[in-house]
Amino acid sequence: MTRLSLETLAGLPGAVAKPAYDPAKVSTGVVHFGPGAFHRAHQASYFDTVLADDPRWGIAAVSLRSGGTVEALADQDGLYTLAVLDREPSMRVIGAHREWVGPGGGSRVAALLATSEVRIVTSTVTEKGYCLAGDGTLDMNHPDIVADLAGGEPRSFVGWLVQGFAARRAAGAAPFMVLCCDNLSGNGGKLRAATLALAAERDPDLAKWIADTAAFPDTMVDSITPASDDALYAKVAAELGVADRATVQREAFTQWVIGPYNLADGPDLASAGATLTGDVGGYERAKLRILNGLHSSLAYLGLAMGLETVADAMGAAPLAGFAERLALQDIVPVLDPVAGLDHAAYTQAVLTRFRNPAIRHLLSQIAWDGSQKLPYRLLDTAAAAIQAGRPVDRLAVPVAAWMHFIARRAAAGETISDQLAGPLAAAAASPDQLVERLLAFDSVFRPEMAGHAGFRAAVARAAAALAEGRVETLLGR
Ligand code: CS2
Repeated sequence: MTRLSLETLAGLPGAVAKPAYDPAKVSTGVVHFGPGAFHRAHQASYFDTVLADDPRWGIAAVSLRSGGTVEALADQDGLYTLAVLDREPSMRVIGAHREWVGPGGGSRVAALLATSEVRIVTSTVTEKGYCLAGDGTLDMNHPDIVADLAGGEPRSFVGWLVQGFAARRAAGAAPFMVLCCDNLSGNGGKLRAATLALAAERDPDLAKWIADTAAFPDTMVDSITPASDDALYAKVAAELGVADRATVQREAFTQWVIGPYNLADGPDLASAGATLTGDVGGYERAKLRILNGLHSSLAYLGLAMGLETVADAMGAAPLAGFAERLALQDIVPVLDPVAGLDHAAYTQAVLTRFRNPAIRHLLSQIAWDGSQKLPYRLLDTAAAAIQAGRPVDRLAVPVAAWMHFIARRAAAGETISDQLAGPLAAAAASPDQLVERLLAFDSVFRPEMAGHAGFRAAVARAAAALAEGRVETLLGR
């Protein structure tokens, strides 16, 4: 089957939206690290809109660890289809990627970061891609950071930022702005601190220059984007009449909240639908604790019930009811108010998005990287509840379900997608000490939480019920 390309673009069906600009006339103004499905479905769609009026914001996609996406983009002149699967489905060809750099392309990345036309560096390298320790600071013992400190081509994303800034400073050029687009609380601030920490090891003056001149605004990113699968490839091929191996799928809802920054003559992201605000934190906490907190809860409890997708989990009334109570009675009450954001209404909107029948969002995908995700998705809420003297029984249930998930996968010898997979599987080897051993992971559970008797007991009770296959008894809470 013919592939999507600049050549086949004009011949696509009229119902398929095409770039409102000539991709060949676009220059690269953004370098993106980690061009996975979420990036292609989210940030790239905003820049694609900006390009209709301003051709300076093409994206160079950098993927130095895996070549699959870069090869697919290369075969399709950087084009791919954004399939919106929702009450009003649509297909749109995104043309924003004007360059793609795969494994072995380090020298090209160095050149791009040194180029003054590149004004913005964005990233979606997943929570673990920033080499942060449990307290959110740069982990100087992380193998990639140790390698970066030894010199040579950077291994870590933070290492590439430091190298790029050093080249800019040496050339007397302005720094690029950095937009972290991963689910991390205070993501811009954490990435800035990590970059300064690594730069200071290399050259304290460079660190000072970055601190004084470069912007790392916090962002909140949101759009439910399941992994691309064969059903999607077939659907897009049927609708477009050409094959597209880089296509992505998402819901209609998309949100990008960006903190204050000062980039003279930058891209008009607000005109593309982004929200620029001084209170990213409020939006971010609502999203990470309500949406992502419920996602992880549905993932571990749904998998324990033998369910497969988020929509399935929402179709199981006891589980959907549990999720709603968890949000309204445990998460929302310990969230600070945010001007213009009604947390209860936001919760209902999130639950409606989860029920979207057109999206097959696998619980097993959400279950990845629990040791990275639980702290900001569930444990920050539990810590706030403990501080406020509120009960933690319901909050303890998804935490125990994560432990149960680890124990079951370890016992079955199945892969645990987590950077702590080895130690987690070892800790889960003795079921009678499961809770004890997993609570001892101080990169996941802060000491005051692991040491809190009420929390420990609540997790142990829920874990016992799960081990006995009594998940339904937990959902009535
Ligand atoms: C999901 C997120 O896989 C997961 O962990 O919870 O990818 C979620 O779909 C997005 O954050 C929604 O914006």
